[in-house]
Amino acid sequence: MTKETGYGEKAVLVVTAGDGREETAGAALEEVKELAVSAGAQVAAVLLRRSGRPDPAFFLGTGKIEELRQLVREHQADLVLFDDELTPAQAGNLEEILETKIIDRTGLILDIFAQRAQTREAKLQVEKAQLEYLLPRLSGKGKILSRLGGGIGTRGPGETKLETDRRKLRRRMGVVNSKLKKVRAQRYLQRAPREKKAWPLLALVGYTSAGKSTLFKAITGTQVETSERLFATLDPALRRVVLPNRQEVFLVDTVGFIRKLPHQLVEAFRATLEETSHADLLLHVVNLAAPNVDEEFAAVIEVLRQLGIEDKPRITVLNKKDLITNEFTIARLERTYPEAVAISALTGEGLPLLLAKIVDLLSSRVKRGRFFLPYSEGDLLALVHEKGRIIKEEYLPAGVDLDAELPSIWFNRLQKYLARRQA
Ligand SMILES: Nc1nc2c(ncn2[C@@H]2O[C@H](COP(=O)(O)OP(=O)(O)OP(=O)(O)O)[C@@H](O)[C@H]2O)c(=O)[nH]1
Ligand SMILES: [Mg+2]
Repeated sequence: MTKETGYGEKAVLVVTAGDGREETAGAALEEVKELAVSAGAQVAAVLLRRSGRPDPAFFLGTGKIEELRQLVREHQADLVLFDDELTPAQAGNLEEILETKIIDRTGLILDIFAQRAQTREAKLQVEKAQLEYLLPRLSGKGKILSRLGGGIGTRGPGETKLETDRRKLRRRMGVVNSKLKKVRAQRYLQRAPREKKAWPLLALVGYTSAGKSTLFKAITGTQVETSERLFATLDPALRRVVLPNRQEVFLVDTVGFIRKLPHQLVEAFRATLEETSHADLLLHVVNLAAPNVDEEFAAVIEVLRQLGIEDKPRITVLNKKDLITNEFTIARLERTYPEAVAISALTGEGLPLLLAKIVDLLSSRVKRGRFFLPYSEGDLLALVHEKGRIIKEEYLPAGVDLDAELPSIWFNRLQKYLARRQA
């Protein structure tokens, strides 16, 4: 397949909006347009539908289907993009009666991810998610993808074309899984030395385009890709940072989240986001200039919940302050969100404040516990002596029995050596 395939495909968008009028569609409509463009499509027309229970077989009612048919014909559209998730049956039925390619929100996001993936691991992860998504959609009627050949929804990572033969697809899934296992094992090996160092890990999380990578750059001085396109980052970068109090930490940039993030992708990226689950502190980057800040905030919290890390210590970084002239907006959000600091990753404004807050959070909050450290963990024992206060220490044949008080961030690091009997 050539590089150009898919670019300039003409799309009709179908967006669900409150009462079905353009004015109420607002930010959701803007976002799906951006997604379509990020996938390389041209938006030829938009069809709005009122929210409410979709038709089980066709998603749309008869009247809307007729409208859609006309739009497709009038604009000679190559595909119809739905901002909602369709069932395999709905997608198949629509393809059949409209005789055009149908892509839903999940398929669209997967396609964008496939185009963005750079490292071997990210490519394999995306392909796995794509194959899982495709499998139930290849049965029965949903054959049009293979009939129509290329373009959005048929592109695998890199220059590859997705397998659309069920049997071959199953086989490919096996191959991808085993390759993924190897790549991940490799990454664990590479991570081991870092874990030993026991420096706190800080993870940047947030909505796509919130400015995570820009902030990563500002803090670490590293060149990483930033872009106004959605989902610029798929392969998280990790760097060592020295904080103003000389404390050393690791900072990891991550893939951005989005409203209705396909669960296949949350699953696929669980391993990459594992960095996030090991994090001691999350920096939740929020785009102050987004038209629907609160919705984006909530969408991120929802993904954090799916990952089981919504309770981690978290700083809310209100970014793109330079774009906001209304001080009240900032003041309101600073009051609303936990540990909020307003900054501009682009101009550097507020950065010292953010760093001070990080230092503060890393050093405050002391917890006491009883630990049993085997002698092989000499580094950790030294760490407890350095960072904490020893209340009692006993050297036993297998290791050291410790009663100690530690800043919570370090305490969490030692969690697995916590003795059952708490002091
Ligand atoms: N004006 C302004 N623009 C910013 C600021 N921070 C980031 N941007 C811009 O916002 C866009 C997105 O920034 P990124 O850093 O790529 O965002 P991200 O959160 O890493 O996005 P993904 O990797 O897609 O999840 C880029 O065009 C940045 O230049 C800021 O403080 N002010
Ligand atoms: Mg990024």
